[in-house]
Amino acid sequence: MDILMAVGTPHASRWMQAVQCVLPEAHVRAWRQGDDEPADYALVWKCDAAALKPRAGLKAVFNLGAGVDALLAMLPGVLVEAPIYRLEDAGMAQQMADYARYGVLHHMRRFEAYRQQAARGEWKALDAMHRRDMPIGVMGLGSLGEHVARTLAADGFIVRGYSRSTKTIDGIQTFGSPDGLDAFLEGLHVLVNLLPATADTHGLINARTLARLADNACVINLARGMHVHEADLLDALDSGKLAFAMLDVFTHEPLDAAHPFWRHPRVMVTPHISAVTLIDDSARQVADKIAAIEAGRAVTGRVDPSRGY
Ligand code: OXD
Repeated sequence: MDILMAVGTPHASRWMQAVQCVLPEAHVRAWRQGDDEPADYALVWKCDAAALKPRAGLKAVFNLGAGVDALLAMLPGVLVEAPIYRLEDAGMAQQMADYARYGVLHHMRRFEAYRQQAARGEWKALDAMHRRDMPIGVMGLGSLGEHVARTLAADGFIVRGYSRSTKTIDGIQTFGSPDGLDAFLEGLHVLVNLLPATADTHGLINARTLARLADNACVINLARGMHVHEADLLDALDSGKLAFAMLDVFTHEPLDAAHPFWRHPRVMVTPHISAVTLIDDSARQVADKIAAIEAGRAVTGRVDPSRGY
């Protein structure tokens, strides 16, 4: 079996080793410019579009990250014909849930305000917030979003979920796009974004949608920078509508050194680390999916390019 690896990050050789380890019989090669030789499977992440050209024998392409937006953006030029699969969870869901839970607790226990008070040497107890008074909304209920929503609900929070078509999840009030958006947002104290990046979700977090949240709300963005209208978010922070934003993803990454998010007193910036891809777990998942394809069994996680995820 021929496996083509096209990984445009410094972890390329770690990926090669991990894939060779879980598929010891396979011939694993790194893609190089001009390589249009046959391959059974292509494993790609942040790759050159030329690696995605149709090639003889290709049975599937695996995207080695959570979001498929960058891969799908390259497709119109290259028209890869094989089915595309995304990573499903592979250790990312728990990391996302940890990040979201940290942000929610940071907000609920008013740690940002206490940090600022401490910097001034000010000893003052602020009013406490309680779970029952602070509904949380999770936008995007794919495998990561659903896990985050379930984790927060299991922590005793009142959780709402929003997705393209209305899902049923025990203990979570769910809403479908687009008609349910306003009811979903109404009075939320925390908005956690885990939407896929599509034309429909572009700029969805904007002045209009932020206005529906409770006053002093918090936004946690774990999905893509393109979901957020940055100027509207800054206005909402400056006007006090938002008390806090915890942002892991940005329209342009790395975030420009002069960007106001860096120094905003109510923004916490992290460098796209909310869920780091676990290479060994992910390689194992890809190997299991390859085994299923080879055996003619059904495989989950197939990307629908027309939906954008
Ligand atoms: C992503 C990832 O898709 O880091 O953002 O996996």
